[in-house]
Amino acid sequence: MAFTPRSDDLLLVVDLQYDFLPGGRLAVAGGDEIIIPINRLGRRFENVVMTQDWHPAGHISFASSHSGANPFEVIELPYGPQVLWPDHCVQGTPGAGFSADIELPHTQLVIRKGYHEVVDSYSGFQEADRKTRTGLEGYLRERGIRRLLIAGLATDFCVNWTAVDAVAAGFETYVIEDACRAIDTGGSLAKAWRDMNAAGVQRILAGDVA
Ligand code: VGL
Ligand code: ZN
Repeated sequence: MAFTPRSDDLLLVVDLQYDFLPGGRLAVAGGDEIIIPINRLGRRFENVVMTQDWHPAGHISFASSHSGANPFEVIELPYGPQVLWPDHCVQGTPGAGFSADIELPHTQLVIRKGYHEVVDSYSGFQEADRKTRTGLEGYLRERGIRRLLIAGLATDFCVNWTAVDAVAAGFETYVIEDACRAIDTGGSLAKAWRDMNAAGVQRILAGDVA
């Protein structure tokens, strides 16, 4: 499928941060392989926004915040099931920083998320309570954006939730499949694609963007 970028398109780059890259605290296998393709894609888009996972120390999504719990266990929280993670993307730490290999100098906005201690936020649009908004939808609307292309980490968590919420917000939404990498815990990747397909998220490849 050939995709020709327009001025009402926006490339949304999700969580390309050191803690999600090889050597990081919640490393996603092959996460580093998508940086150069995303740099190349970025040059094709007038509009680029990045999300940044940005947790306070002691965040509720960290296994270390729950006595006796281990990373990748699932617990029940007031807003639903929560996968517990190794500590990651703690505000102001090097692991929360963007890879220095990213070359997207025309990025217009960075949306931080996950900064409330007792709620996680995979989605760039809203927190896991499904009520607290990040402001991204309002920004995109004010900018006249109609189509969103999403790339980054991780396919089965932040990319998935962001893409599903983007469709719900009325944007024509594409996930650039080969410009994402997954964590894949407990069948999460297969479930993510089921959820994205059911929501009407479209899948494209980086090579489709011409
Ligand atoms: C993410 C797990 C925890 C992601 C963020 O960026 O997909 N995954 N926090
Ligand atoms: Zn996180």
